[in-house]
Amino acid sequence: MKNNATLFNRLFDEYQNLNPSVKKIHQLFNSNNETIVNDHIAFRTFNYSHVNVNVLAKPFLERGYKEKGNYRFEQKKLTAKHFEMENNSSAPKIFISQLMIEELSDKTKELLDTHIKEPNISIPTSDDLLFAGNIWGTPSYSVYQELLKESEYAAWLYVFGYRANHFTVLINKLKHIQSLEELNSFIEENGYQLNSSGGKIKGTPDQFLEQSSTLADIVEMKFKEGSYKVPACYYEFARRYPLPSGELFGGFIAKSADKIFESTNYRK
Ligand code: OOG
Ligand code: NI
Repeated sequence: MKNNATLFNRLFDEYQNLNPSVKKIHQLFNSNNETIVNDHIAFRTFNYSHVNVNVLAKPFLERGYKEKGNYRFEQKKLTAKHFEMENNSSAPKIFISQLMIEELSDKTKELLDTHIKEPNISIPTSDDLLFAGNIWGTPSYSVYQELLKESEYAAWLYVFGYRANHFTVLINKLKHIQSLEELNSFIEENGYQLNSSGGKIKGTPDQFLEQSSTLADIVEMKFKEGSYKVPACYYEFARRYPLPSGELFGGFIAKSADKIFESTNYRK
């Protein structure tokens, strides 16, 4: 079976190199001598059959992951699945969502068909697809703005392509911070903004999962028309609660996830 650590380290490196606040928050945890365990890593894609959730999941299935849950986000026109490593509860879960192309307006569908689903683009295989980024070349800022009108998710994917969208620190394993409230204060006191859509804390102990996330870093990206600042990736924090069986809840809460997606919404 293929090794996980190399894949995850490489994904994390690219993620922290693109997002300065991720790197700084990670360093803050390290300088506090914290134990950083990743609850999950998230990816985004389109439901085109050559790059859909099942295609992105392949590298994980090859490493012993199994499909555990699926989710639907009506308004955002997304579906998602999560995967867990069998017999290894300390391995990060994998959350992969996809944009349902056929549910979009004809105009947006046409933009994506023209700019992303180009038949002459060769699709990297398995592991490489997870790092492929934007394989359709330098994006156009006017197409980005058109996409934003209908789907923040489509616009984000058009610029950033295939990569880790976020890593998530599992609060349960931190030594010096117990609650998500404390974690949020720590993040804000250090000068980072949290996503407050639906409240800073999404979910409740009754739902066995509480989550919060930073607002995505605004980074300068190259477009055909020049360089523009756009939201890239964010850092997420999660606290899981034990089920009556004593085992920690391992799933995701669609209503919370719906708000977490908004961490990459366009802002100046
Ligand atoms: C995924 C948002 C949902 C969670 O943990 O519920 C999520 C995304 O932004 O791609 O990460
Ligand atoms: Ni997440």
